[in-house]
Amino acid sequence: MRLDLPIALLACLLLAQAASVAKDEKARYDNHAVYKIKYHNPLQRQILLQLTKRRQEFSLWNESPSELHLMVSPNVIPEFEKYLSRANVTAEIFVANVQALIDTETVENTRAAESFGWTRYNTLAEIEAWLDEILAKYSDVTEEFIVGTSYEGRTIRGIKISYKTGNPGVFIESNIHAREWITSATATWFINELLSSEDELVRQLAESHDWYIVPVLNVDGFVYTHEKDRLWRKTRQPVSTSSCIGTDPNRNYDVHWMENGGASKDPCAEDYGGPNPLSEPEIKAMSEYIKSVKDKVNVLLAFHSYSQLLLSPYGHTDEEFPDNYDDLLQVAKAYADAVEALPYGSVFRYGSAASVLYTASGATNDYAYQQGIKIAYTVEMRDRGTFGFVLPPAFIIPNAEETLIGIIALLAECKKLGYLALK
Ligand code: 0X9
Ligand code: ZN
Repeated sequence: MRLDLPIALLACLLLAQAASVAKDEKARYDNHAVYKIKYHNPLQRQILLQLTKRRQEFSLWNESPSELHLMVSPNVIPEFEKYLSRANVTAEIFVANVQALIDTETVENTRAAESFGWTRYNTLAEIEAWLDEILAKYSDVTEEFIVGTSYEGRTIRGIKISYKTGNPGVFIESNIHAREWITSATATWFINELLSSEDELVRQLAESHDWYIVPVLNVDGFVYTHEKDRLWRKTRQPVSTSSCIGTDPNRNYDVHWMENGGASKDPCAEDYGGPNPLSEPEIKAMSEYIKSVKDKVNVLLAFHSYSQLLLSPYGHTDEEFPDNYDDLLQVAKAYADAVEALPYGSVFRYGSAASVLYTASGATNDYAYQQGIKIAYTVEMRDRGTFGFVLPPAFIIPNAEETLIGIIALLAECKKLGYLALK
């Protein structure tokens, strides 16, 4: 079996340039295909991951110890396929044309544009207008909190829902990664359920916890995904040493920052950790906000997509595990079992981020854990590699329903294990 890259491919590695979007244009992904590639050995993994440095042609969608999801631009597809077959790599295409998927999503978003809802993805302006309505309508049990201000000057808003004093606190952070639209769609649906559902179980869930929910943390990035590039992940703050823009906000918290290769030092990389911890105003603000409420918060969930996982600390190493790791596994299992028992049958795996996924340091849930919030997960929502980040709006409600059922089970298990006592 040959594992070397074709010479032409290798030579281009050095010439790689970051993709950029001209000022008035929207990024297009015509005939960009997304491959699901199964590794046969660690060397193959290493070689294939190298390709992601050629940013104009290859973009990493997802990665785990067993497989890689790689978006490939049409000009290199023939060469890439030749390489795959010569190296005997098992690969299948799961999205043949990313632009077609984006176009369908855009049509669905505009067709159902009459009002805010969960049959389409809403813009930041729509989410904020809805939030205002909700805050006014349920003013007796809700209050707004401000996390801070983004690089581009937007206010990062959150909603606190509290039906009575003395409840344990649950924090939900959502859309830290700009392109993960399913997360804010789910967070807003969840807020709506907490406030308006008449289901007994949901009423109990809503009223026996205090909720702190930030539907869109990476506000600048989110607006950019709607207006310029659907697949943008990072913040929008320029980097002084590079022409590339943005930092991976989920690598920027001051917790084992940049340790063990858990973030990239390359400003053009999708997982760039930033010039220093908390370099991103959004993360500095969030970090301070979490600190300010940590004594009232028992559980933190950071919503992400995709791959259906519940990831607990630690992200920076798979050689050490939190003191309460057995409990973290048991609580995650409760979520996964409850979701799997639904008619949708979605399967969730769980474990520490570094052991199940990859080393990723400086993430929200690791920071929360370090601050004493002992139940803290990254929740990777649907799907597992059918539509990836461009999950059609028809899946918003099914995804949100299973998230709700998962959270009910997760909190019941937390209670059983004594994690919901007042701190
Ligand atoms: O890489 C990430 O930041 C997350 N995956 S995503 O595809 N949504 O980008 C995983 C974060 C795992 N959690 C920790 N490292 N704590
Ligand atoms: Zn993410």
